[in-house]
Order: sequence, then structure tokens, then C-alpha cells
Amino acid sequence: MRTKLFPLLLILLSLTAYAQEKPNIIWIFTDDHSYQTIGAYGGRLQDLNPTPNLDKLASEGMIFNKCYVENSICAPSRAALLTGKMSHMNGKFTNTKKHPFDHDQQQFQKILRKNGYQTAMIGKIHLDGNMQGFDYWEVLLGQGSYVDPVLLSDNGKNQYKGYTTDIITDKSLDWLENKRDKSKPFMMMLHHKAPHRAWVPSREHMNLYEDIEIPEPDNLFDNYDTRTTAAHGQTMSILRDMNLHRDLKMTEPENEFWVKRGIDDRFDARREKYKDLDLKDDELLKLKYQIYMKDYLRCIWSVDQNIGRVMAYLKETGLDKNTIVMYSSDQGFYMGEHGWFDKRFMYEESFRTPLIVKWPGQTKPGSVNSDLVQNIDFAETFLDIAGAPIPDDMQGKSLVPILKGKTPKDWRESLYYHYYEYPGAHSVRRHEGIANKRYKLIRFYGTDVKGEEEWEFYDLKKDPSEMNNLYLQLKDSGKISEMKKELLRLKKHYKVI
Ligand code: SGN
Ligand code: CA
Repeated sequence: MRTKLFPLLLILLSLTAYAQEKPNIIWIFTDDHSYQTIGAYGGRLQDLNPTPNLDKLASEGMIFNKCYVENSICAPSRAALLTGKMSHMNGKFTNTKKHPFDHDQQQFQKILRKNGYQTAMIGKIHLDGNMQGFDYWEVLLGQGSYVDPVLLSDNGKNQYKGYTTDIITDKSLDWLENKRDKSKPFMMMLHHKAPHRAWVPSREHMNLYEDIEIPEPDNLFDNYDTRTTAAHGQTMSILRDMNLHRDLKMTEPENEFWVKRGIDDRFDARREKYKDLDLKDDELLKLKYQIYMKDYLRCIWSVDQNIGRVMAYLKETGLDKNTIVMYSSDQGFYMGEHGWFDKRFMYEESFRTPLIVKWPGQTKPGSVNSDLVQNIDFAETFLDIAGAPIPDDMQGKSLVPILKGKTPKDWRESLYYHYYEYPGAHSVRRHEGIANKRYKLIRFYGTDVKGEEEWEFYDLKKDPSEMNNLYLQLKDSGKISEMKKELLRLKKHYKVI
């Protein structure tokens, strides 16, 4: 009896030890966080030191310079994150109810859980309905609120008092400390609402950057010369479309609904300061830019401080040694480039998104990666880290080899992008496109401008701010036909056609 049981016991013991050695994953995700406002990415805002904790994470891990989304809008990006598939395959084309997310479909967390991981999702997910595949989930309703948020979980809806960025962190730390099964490795998704519109800072950070002049982008006064009707027709201009009451809080909000969501008396002093405002357009744009940027950066400061809290907790508990920390955002954002706020376009500021990964013992501290990676890669990466099977129908590639410093020889050389939400908020025409490290080709199409197609082509090396659309000049050139051919190849590869 004893001799029969002994080997079995040994196997069980070693399996338990193996399970415990599997790395934990903490995935920290924000809503609309631009790489331009992360110190470690450099650029015009780095001297403001906007993100000390994220910069530290980058110095201890790997920062990705060329991480992109496949559809620069919230809910579709999150659907891609969970499924490892592009919008046309996971069904979440837009933020709207016209395209509900099918929670019954395959998602990485369901597979991870079957493979011995504890899974948790806390914060904004923006996919209506109950989450599946999470041992613990507590999510904001829709967009959520900056203050006193209502969270939905298996136990229904509950409201909490306080600043949402702090509350989401508190809840995540509480899950780590008190709620998870500590015998299993875990994957926790900590998803902030910040810094989404209408950029409400916490009361304690209201005066941050007050006396500082935020540097402007060179193209704040872009007039969209050479660009197609899409850039002319958008409604995301800081000057024209950013409102004084809710976005800039220079006047009273329209109603109580917004007061309850944080557009409250914290802005009284500002309203008083600007009550007799009378400026010409150029001056007004400059002022709006300053106010917008400061509120946005204050929201980011809270996010960053709370990341510091998570990192301190990991260190205190020793979890830091075997926990991978990853940081990203659902897409990028315009910080006044082209005169804009919001996202959606395939131009760099919104197509690109931050990605920073610290994997103790695996990522080389302070390493910088410039491979073309995309948000469809995240699901495969989580599964690969966990040693779980990766389904064939996921469309990305695991980033594990890259994180270990060895980019596979056959790594992708171009990216496919597709934005669908038109007509819709901010009036950005439907478009798809292809980008490699040097060039970008975009095809706008759809229901307006008599349904006509319009193309744009950029040389990112000569024109990184995408101010000079070369399509009309080069449309008969070999370069454009080569890019069109490659676009077709990608559409076949990703089963768009
Ligand atoms: C709201 C915002 C828009 C924003 C969308 C989508 N307007 O409609 O500015 O583009 O959300 O954002 S607001 O006045 O209600 O703030 S997303 O991040 O969810 O895709
Ligand atoms: Ca978003």
C-alpha cells in the first residue's frame, strides 16, 4: 500500500510546487491614456515628470515603442483584449448596442481558469452584461463615474464613496490580500476609468501643474491641408467641440447628473476665475488646451500614484518576485495634436497605445522594444505565460519570446487596422489601413461623401506627425501598389475577406 501511494504523493507534491511557480500576472489598463503623457516615452511632456511609477516600471522591465490597437475605440479594444481577435471576428465593432459583446464566446480568461489560474477583473470593461471566466469580477457600469462609482458584480450593483481610481485600486489590493485562493497562481485585471473624458481630478490633485505652462504640440493649429474629408469633418476639435461646462468646467454643468459624477464644487474657483472670459479663437484654443491638459495630467497622476501603491504591496508581500506587471491602455489619445482630443483615427496618437511589461527574471531591465505588436497579441501572451494552450483561431501572437529578448525571425512586418463607428460620436469616417514601420496607407470609405473612397498615404520617417498626405502625388507609384497588395494580403490573413 505504502509503496503504491508514495510515487503518487511525489507526483502530487511536485505538481503543487510547479503550480505555485507559475508566474502571477497583474494587468493594469487605463482608458484613453496617451503614450505622450508617460515620462518613459519621452517627447514634449516628459519634463513635467507625469508618471514616476510607470517610469520606474519601464526601468525595471521592457517598454514597447510600437504597440498598436486594431480598432481605436473602447469596447472593441477590450473585446480584442479578451478574445485575441479583431472586431470582425469577435463581433464588437463599435461601442454601441448595435454590436453587443457575446460573452459566451471563447475568451482567454476562461482558458486560463481551466488551467489552474485564479482570475479577477476589477474596474472598467465597458462590455454590457455579466463577465464570464473570472473567479471574481466587479466592473463599472458602462463608462462609470469618476466619483462614488456603482460597480456590478455577481452580487448585483453596489455604490462606493470616493474617487474611482483609488477605489478600483483598494478593491484590487483587497482581492489580492483577502479574497483570492492563495494556493493558485493568479491573473488580475485592474482597469481604471481614468483618464477618460470629462477628466475629473481627485480633490487632492486639483492644483497640480497650476502655475505651469504645458508645452503645445507643433500642429495644434493644423488646418488639414492635404488631408481627405475625414480630417476636415471630424468633431473632436479642442477649439470647436470641447465644451466649457463639462469638459473644461469653466462654467456650471448642464444638470445634476454631471454634478453627481464629479463636475462639482471642486471647480468653483475655476468658474469664478473665468466668468468674464472673452477671447479670440487663437487665444481661446491655447487656453482650452492648457485647462484640458492639466485636468488630464492630474487624472494620470492619480493613476500613477495608485500604481505605486500596487507595486509597494507586491514588494511588501514578496509577491513581486513572481508577478508580471503589465501596463497598457485601450488606445491612445490626442493631446492637442492636430488640434484634437479623443481617438478613432489611424494616425499615430490614437492608433498607438502604451505597453510596459516587467517580468522579473525574464524582461531585461530598461529594455526598449520596437517590434510591431498589437492588442490582439495580449490574450495569447497571457495564455503562453501560463503554459496554457493557445487556440488556433486567436489572431495575435504571443509576446513571450519578445519579452525574453528573442523576437522570432518571422515576426509581423505590417499591421491591419479597421475603425467602424460612423456615423457616431466625433464623426470620424469609417476607415481601414495598413502600416509598417515606415509607411501608412489608409482607406476611408462609407456612407458619407456619396460613399466615395478616399485614400491617405504617409511616410512616417519624413513626416512623423502625419501632416502631409502623399496619396494624390504617389497614387500611381510602385510604393502605393505594393502597400495596397499588402493590405489585401492582410485582409485575407485576418479573414476580413
Ligand atoms: C463618450 C464621450 C466621447 C467618447 C466616447 C467613447 N463623450 O461618448 O467623447 O469618445 O464616450 O469613449 S462624453 O461627453 O460622454 O464624455 S470610449 O473610451 O468609451 O470609447
Ligand atoms: Ca477608451
